[in-house]
Amino acid sequence: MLQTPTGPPAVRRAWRTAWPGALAGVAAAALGLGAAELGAGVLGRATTPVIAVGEAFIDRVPPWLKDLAVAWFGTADKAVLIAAVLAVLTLLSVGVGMLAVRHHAAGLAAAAGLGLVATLAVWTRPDATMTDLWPPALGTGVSVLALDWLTRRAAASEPPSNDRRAFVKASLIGVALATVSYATGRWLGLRRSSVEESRRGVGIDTDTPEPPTGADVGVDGAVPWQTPNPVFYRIDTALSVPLLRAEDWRLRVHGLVAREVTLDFDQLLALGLVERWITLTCVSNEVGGYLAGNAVWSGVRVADVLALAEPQPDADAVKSTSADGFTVGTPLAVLTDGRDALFAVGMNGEPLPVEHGFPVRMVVPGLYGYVSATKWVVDVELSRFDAFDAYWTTRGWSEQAPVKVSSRIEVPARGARVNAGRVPVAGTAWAQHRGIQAVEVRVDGGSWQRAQLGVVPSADTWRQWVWEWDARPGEHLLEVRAVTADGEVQTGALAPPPPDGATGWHQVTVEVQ
Ligand SMILES: Nc1nc2c(c(=O)[nH]1)N[C@H]1C(S)=C(S)[C@@H](COP(=O)(O)O)O[C@H]1N2
Ligand SMILES: [Mo]
Repeated sequence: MLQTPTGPPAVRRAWRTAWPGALAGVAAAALGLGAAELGAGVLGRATTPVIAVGEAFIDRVPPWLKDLAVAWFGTADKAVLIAAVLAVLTLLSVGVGMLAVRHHAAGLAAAAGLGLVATLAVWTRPDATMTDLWPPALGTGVSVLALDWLTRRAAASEPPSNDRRAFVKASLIGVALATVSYATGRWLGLRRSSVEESRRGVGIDTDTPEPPTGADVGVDGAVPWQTPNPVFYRIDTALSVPLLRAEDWRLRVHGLVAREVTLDFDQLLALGLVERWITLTCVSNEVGGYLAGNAVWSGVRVADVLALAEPQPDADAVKSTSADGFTVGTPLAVLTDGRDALFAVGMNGEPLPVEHGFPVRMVVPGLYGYVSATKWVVDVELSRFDAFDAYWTTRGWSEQAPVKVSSRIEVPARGARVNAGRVPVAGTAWAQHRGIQAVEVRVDGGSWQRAQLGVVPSADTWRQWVWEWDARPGEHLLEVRAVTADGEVQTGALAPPPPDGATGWHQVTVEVQ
């Protein structure tokens, strides 16, 4: 394929090592790039490494050159930018590969350097998060390993073995694999953008609702009563999030019903939206843990949707299924007892974030997420608990799981050093749909002291509390327990999360000086 040029022997010798180096360099860079773009696609990141490098470059060119590029290429400027980044990367990786066949370590270091530049470009994007660093880091690792491996193959294929075919084949397979990864990553990225576009278009944005006055007790370091979407905990089995456009979404209601019903997004909204503050908790939350969040949800009442289908009298469960096949079993009685169980479409005044179930998810006050809060819900089957097993019930968790009363100390933090005197002790307590009547704190096993409680709009949210402690020097143990509105005092008996939620009092040791 590649002719050895005629000419002086030194030139011939240089060419013999140069072209395999160049090929190895390009194949390795392509593999790294493919891995990075695939990673970005799977993670659903809008900023892929190639675009980040291009944008970082654009930020550094003089404005007249930028204007010229827009004038020349118009709306194709992004495509041109990507092509330019790929062309420059190809040239650089030719050089890196040629270096690697002569000075192995220096070549690998150069490849790592290229990866580092891409990683820094991603990091300096204004909207970058830690997650955005994974794809370029992965790509860097892949390209260095691939270069190491391919240049060894190249060296082994030199005289006396002279077997170039195996090396060329390996490189071409690498390039093919890289192309497929790159294309898959881009495809996922484009689908993600199209879903984000659908999200912006559903028209359920409202002003971010304010928490009721007095919901926050105003202690520095306490968890805010309302959880902003970006920091709301996320738990699901989805490796790459289901990407559904609201326009394509359908909800099928079937099973033990008088009539099967299928709703599209507009038909769902036409049933009427309500806005409710509801605290969501994960059954895996440990005593004192942070797998809980409180938001205002906009949604349609589940009972209204079920009524259209008319459940048969022998149905006792609703089996809901997500677009990616995750299943949840919820007692029908809970969904129809008058509480605000919702098919939610909005979260804190904006359309549901994709990670939190766009376009539609369930939220049921009083039940742990795994038995109620199906994200990306597309199918609802009226059924009987003895007729199916939901995703987590086949894995050792209970079929039914109402939230257990819980409380935690957030301030002072565990192991904190505080000054003697008045110290606010504060935190959160919850028993969704039952409500919190009291929170009590004790020091070093002494008598329980009543805390002051924050304001809540209903029994469906968590409740902040604060207690003024007159702290004396020394090491002290703080403990908290809550009492539900219906009179249950939180048990001190320790239990781990499986099979239906942790119990026990949260304890914090602090040092007073
Ligand atoms: N489709 C789907 N929905 C799901 C899950 C899941 O894995 N897949 N996890 C559930 C669990 S265990 C919890 S605690 C909540 C978490 O919701 P969040 O990620 O919006 O906080 O979603 C529930 N809904
Ligand atoms: Mo969960």
